[in-house]
Amino acid sequence: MDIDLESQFTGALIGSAVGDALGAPVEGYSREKVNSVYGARGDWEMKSGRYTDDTEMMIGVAESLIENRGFNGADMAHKFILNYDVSRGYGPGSKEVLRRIRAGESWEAASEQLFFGEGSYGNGAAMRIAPVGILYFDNAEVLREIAYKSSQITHAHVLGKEGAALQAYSIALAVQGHKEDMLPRLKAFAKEIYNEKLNTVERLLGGDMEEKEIITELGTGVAAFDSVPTAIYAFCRFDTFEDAVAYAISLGGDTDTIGAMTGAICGAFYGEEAIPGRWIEKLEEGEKGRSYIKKLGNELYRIKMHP
Ligand code: F2R
Ligand code: MG
Ligand code: MG
Repeated sequence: MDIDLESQFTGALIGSAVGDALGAPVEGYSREKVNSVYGARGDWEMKSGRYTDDTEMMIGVAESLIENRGFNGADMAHKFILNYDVSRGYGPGSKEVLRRIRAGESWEAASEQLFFGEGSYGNGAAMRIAPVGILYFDNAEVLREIAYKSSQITHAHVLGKEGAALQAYSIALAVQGHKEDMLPRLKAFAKEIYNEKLNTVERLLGGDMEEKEIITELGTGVAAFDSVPTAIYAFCRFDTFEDAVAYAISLGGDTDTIGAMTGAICGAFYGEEAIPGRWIEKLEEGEKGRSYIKKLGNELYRIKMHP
């Protein structure tokens, strides 16, 4: 494929926001209930265009990487706090960590105390990782390091961090044009339970599986390991941004987040032009709306080209 790299950068960020906004009105719904809201897949209209915590935090990641020309943990945590709007629907763990950092705890330590000292394995670090995936797309080692560090702000559990690293690497491979051979490359990269999950993705892609089986085997939940592999599956199974993202959301569950993660991978692979215009136009505008998100993608591209 011959797609403009800048369009892949902006596509990853706008694709993530579009998937988030499309999935937001049905977050937590069953597959049947999503169907009753959106109807059968094909020509879905976006309902409201308002994005959620997934995009608000992704904006913070991008702003911080741009301003610091790389990772700065204290600044990224500060950006999360500056952007924080509780009405966007944050996970309980992330809310608590941001409260602790606001109260003076360090960005590295605050997340360690959560969930009885285990740290969070929620998908909140993976859902916001697109800027890391595009900026470090050509260096897997640095990508994993920055994915882990940016996750640490809210998600100290290794499965939360590794889920974010896997999502970032999927985006990186998409930028490089890898689709047919994405899974073997991801398997060589993945650690922990994610390797098993990727074997399941591979097996399920081998047949024309029903949605019910995908939900049971891969999951649609709020844990990183029940949602990142599902987004990878949706990207691998379909050939357009629209089909993959609508499919991911049609499964129900954590629809805004699985929609955002699928949208980020698809946007990175197909480029911004492949995202349905009617969805982009409906995505909220305003101070940090669609134009601003596109600008963040342009800036990250400029930094990549002129480090
Ligand atoms: N929070 C929501 N949606 C519900 C509210 C939406 C509603 N429309 C509203 O406006 O109020 N969505 C967002 O949260 C998810 C990301 O969550 P994050 O940031 O990972 O949070 P958290 O709390 O750290 O983890 C999520 C849950 O996972 C379980 N969990 C995590 N680690 C655990 C551990 N070590 N042991 C046991 N359980 C663990 C917990 O149930 C956590 O609460 C996204 O969907 C985003 O869209
Ligand atoms: Mg959300
Ligand atoms: Mg969600």
